Amino acid sequence: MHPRVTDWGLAAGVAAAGATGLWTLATGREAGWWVFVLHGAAGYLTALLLVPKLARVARRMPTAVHEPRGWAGLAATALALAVVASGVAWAAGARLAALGYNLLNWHILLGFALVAVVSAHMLARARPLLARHLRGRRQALQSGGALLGAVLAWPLQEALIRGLGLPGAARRFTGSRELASFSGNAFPTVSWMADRPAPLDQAGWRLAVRGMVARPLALSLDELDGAAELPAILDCTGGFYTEQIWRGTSVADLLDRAGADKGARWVRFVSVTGYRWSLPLEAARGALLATRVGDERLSHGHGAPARLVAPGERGFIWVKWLVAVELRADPDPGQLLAINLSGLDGADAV
Ligand code: HEM
Ligand SMILES: Nc1nc2c(c(=O)[nH]1)N[C@H]1C(S)=C(S)[C@@H](COP(=O)(O)O)O[C@H]1N2
Ligand SMILES: [Mo]
Repeated sequence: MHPRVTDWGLAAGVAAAGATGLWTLATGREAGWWVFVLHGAAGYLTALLLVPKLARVARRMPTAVHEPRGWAGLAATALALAVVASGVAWAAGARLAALGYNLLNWHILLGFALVAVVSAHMLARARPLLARHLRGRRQALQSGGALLGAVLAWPLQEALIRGLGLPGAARRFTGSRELASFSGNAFPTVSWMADRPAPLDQAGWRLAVRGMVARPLALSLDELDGAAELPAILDCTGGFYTEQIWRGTSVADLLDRAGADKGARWVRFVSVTGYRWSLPLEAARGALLATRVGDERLSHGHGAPARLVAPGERGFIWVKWLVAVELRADPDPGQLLAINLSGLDGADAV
């Protein structure tokens, strides 16, 4: 394979894997399974193209160690191998963890690092890919072969995982593994970044329903602790999922009581920590504010007094320690920043 074709192919593979990888984080409905398949194909394209790349640079490696530019190339190669290996090992069901992070956490972290290193490497060394580099039967066959291999690798991986009965066969289409379904508060508690508020005073707590509504509300825990039930899967991008029956008050019911204005299109769910997310009105109406999980009162770690249960959305959208539900005309452009920064000031921390 022409070196330029290999190098640009690798860049494209890493870019596609990085982009589809990011996309998987926001995909929680069964109908989005193909995003994960696309990610697998992009990842395997990267893996396959590493073969001609390594064959080409192998004899330069001993000297590369002595120059800084060589180090960048070596680091990119090592990272790419680690990212592919961790992705495939996680999918197969391996249970390795290091420094408190599981294989999927490492995969995502190193995946982003790889995108950064390859971008820097391309900026420093890339030379243009021209039509003549792609011309000829040999190039066409080899490029076509790499693409075909990438597309076939994921179904082959799945057939092997199932055929060999590996633990990965039981994972959800998101790659997440089941933990403590239908057993109350027993599933893990997680934060997206730094949120770790002190327990809220349940007697004095009020949930505000405000914004574009006819009748703003301030509800106590007793008023919110209703009989509405919703079975739903909490699926964390950290790699576990749990199915539970959640109980409380449906968001639709709440909005009907408050009376949404005509122009209201989005509902923003706000935590005591500043963590927040907004959903389109229709999706929000299908959600629940949970005060209970299974037969138990929601524990502090899981978001007491009340948390959002948003079926089909990834776990990070299920805002815990709610203090406000706000009707708005627009989504909240600051929410992506808010979930990454909330809790960092330590203001509410225990
Ligand atoms: C940029 C370089 C990356 C490469 C080369 C890569 C490659 C791979 C490969 C080969 C797999 C196993 C195949 C599969 O089951 O899909 C995989 C799995 C996975 N990757 Fe990546 N990945 C990269 C980045 C990322 C990023 C940035 C994320 C998330 C932000 C991510 C999320 C995932 C997830 C969730 C799985 C598990 C899917 C499953 O269990 O089926 N990856 N990756
Ligand atoms: N306020 C707040 N809500 C939050 C988070 C957070 O950090 N702060 N983490 C989210 C993430 S990433 C997940 S997966 C779920 C985890 O819920 P659990 O702790 O009940 O398992 O809560 C979500 N809600
Ligand atoms: Mo999460």
